[in-house]
Amino acid sequence: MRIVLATHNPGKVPEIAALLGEDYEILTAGQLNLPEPEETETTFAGNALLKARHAADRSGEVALADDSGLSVAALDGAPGIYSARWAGPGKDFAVAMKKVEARLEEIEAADMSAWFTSALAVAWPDGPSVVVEGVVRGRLTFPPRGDRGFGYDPIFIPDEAPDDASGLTFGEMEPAAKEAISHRTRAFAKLRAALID
Ligand code: ITT
Repeated sequence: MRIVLATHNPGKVPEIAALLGEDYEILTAGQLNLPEPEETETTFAGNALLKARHAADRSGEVALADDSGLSVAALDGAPGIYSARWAGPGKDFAVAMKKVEARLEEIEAADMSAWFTSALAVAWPDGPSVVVEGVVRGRLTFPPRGDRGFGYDPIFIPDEAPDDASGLTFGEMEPAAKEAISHRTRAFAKLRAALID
């Protein structure tokens, strides 16, 4: 089956491709020259639906979108849906991670707890759509550690991890260790249950 991945974020593509497995022929929004829609909704689910619908209507194919982000408890859930925007037009996540650290220093935060959310939406052209969410909880560490993954991975230590990855940031883990527990994997399990099982 063919599916359009409605993302312009190259970090998400291998993670979603691994979750889909080999039964799917993946086309990316970039390969199809689909424009990047403005994320005007106020929730992860709303923005995931908006991106999936936008890609399905323009491509005529089934589309899968991910809207995700890092929420920090001491910052009242920020950056949340603004996680990509905190990196600025240059999409520089070293800058975004520094911004998180600076905000926490400003308020002398003691609580480093944080969570990632992934909303996954599937939309059919001229048809229905479905959206689900997955969450992984953990804590932040500074300075950033590791150069795997993408985005905020180098400052996030999940609460639960496979034994050999315990205490590592997502940026330090093997991709398979992140995949075992990630917000995206948890959302995908719900999607599979909703659509296939
Ligand atoms: P698309 O909308 O084109 O998919 P985007 O990067 O703009 O790309 P989002 O609006 O969903 O996507 O922004 C999510 C941001 O949250 C993303 O850019 C990362 O910085 C961060 N993020 C999401 N999932 C993450 C993960 O697994 N690891 C690290 N950072 C993540």
